Amino acid sequence: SCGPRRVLRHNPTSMRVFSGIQPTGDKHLGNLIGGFRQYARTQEEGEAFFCIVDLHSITVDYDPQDLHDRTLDLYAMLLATGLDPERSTVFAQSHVTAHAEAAWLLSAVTSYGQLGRMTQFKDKSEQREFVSAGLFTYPVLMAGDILLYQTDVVPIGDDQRQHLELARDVAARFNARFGETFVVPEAVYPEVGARIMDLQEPTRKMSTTGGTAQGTVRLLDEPDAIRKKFRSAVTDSGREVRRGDDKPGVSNLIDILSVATGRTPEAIEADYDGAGYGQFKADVGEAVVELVAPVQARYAELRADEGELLRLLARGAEKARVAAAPTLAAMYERMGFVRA
Ligand code: ATP
Ligand code: LTN
Repeated sequence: SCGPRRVLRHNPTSMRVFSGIQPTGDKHLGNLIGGFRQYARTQEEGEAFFCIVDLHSITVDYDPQDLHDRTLDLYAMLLATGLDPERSTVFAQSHVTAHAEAAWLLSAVTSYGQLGRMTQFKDKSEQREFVSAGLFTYPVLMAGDILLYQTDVVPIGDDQRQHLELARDVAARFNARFGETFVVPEAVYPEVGARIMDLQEPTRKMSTTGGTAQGTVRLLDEPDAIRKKFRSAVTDSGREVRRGDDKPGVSNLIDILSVATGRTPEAIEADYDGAGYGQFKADVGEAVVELVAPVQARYAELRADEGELLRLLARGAEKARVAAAPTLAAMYERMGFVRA
């Protein structure tokens, strides 16, 4: 075949993996379960790119010093949760100018109406007085992130479903209008834990930017804070430990325990048959403390050596620039720009 995979990649046979993570807000258990855990796994399956999407983080009100520090925090966290900077390309979006360029070029084939239907845009724009143009065009930048690398699979949590659909539409429209240029990417979601819910309000997703303080477990919370959050987690009426649409609180805790212990949700339901909520919640808290303890220890070590983090980030940027360049060049050419 002479599709984009063959022409615009150095190694056309391996699978390309790409995901992006925002350097805003403290990273939480939902990010670990729906995101980081999958990244570490998928990096073994192909040629993987993980991008700290700092350009996305300026679309809502933010503090420059905060963005700076959290970019390094997140890089250390990605390594602490299992990304290997030798094996994968881990980098900051703003270090590779192709991302900003691709976003502008792709805006020509992105539907204004579709952008307006993004639920994240609707939710976030409702919550604030000043709505930036970037909050609206955010998914175009995201489409560029993915398409620049001829990505086959995108490991993400359930909240990014609509954005991924848009990226696929943008790829297909560009290919139809200007010739086969992009691989149309597929999303992959974790089997259990694609949507971890807030422990206090289990009908909304766990989030440091939009959830409750007590219902959000931060990856850097002290063990006692974690235990306390689980002890006070909202459960549902009844006493049974089982999953169900009528039991969003308990279902969420079962998913969390399943991921933390590697046992199936069915086995957990059987274990706690007749046990009541008290012991169950205490056990989930303990399992999460154990899950994050090694991550916290590695993070502290990595974060202490800022010089090393910067050196590794520079290497990642170099590798990403090389990988993105052929696709960006093809975009310019096929769109009719003069290349002098
Ligand atoms: P937040 O809502 O806390 O601001 P986010 O979704 O904006 O988080 P990222 O840190 O970029 O920010 O997300 C990294 C990955 O974590 C994404 O793939 C996202 O889908 C996933 N993710 C975020 N929240 C959850 C959740 N509650 N459950 C499962 N996965 C999640
Ligand atoms: N929008 C995503 C972050 C993100 C992303 C990407 C994810 C930006 N670019 C490319 C996957 C692929 C979020 O808010 N979690």
